[in-house]
Amino acid sequence: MINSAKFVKSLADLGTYKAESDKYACPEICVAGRSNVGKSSFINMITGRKNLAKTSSSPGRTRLLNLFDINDGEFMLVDLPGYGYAKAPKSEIEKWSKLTDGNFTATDKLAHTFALVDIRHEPTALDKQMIAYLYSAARPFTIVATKADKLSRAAQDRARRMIATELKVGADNIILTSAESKQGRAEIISRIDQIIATAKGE
Ligand SMILES: Nc1nc2c(ncn2[C@@H]2O[C@H](COP(=O)(O)OP(=O)(O)OP(=O)(O)O)[C@@H](O)[C@H]2O)c(=O)[nH]1
Ligand SMILES: [Mg+2]
Repeated sequence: MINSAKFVKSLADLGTYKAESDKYACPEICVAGRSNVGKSSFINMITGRKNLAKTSSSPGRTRLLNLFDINDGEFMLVDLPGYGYAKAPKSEIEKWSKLTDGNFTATDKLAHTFALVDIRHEPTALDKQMIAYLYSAARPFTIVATKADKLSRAAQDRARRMIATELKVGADNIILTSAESKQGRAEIISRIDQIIATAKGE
């Protein structure tokens, strides 16, 4: 359940992020995915706050790491900078994985990653790298297909199967969401409840 959400800080790099993260004992849940996939909109949708995270129709809006405190210290939501926007995708994903890897190893508070992909498109090479990376780091994650409102229900079902095949995960492990219609919100919230209960050892 999300009762309250507040913006904590924007952080430019890993060092400042670690320093900030060290101040809190609570688990962290990251929202990752390529630029413009809908990460900030997803955070607004699940927190029920229209303008908590800044969204933009031009890709690359969130260049910083943004931290949000949920339920007054119960857990932190981390809005990661999107990948796939800069011209040099390889160095960019390296930078990105370093950032997230640093998070995992530095604090080890990362309880879960929501890995966002656009329901309308085949996952990109960088999306696949992100999933491969989470696998190899043995980090729990959930695939979230965003912008479901753009497709009919039948097309959503086809897209779910296509994404599952491309990313080599079970179709049931993909949650379809829409920031417009709020589709998938209840499913995400109940997943978060499980994640936090597990992190607390309940
Ligand atoms: N129709 C529809 N549009 C969406 C949805 N989610 C996001 N958008 C639109 O997609 C664009 C990008 O959304 P953002 O939430 O800013 O995406 P982001 O992943 O945070 O982007 P960066 O910060 O640039 O990495 C905006 O124009 C949003 O309005 C959705 O569920 N449905
Ligand atoms: Mg954003």
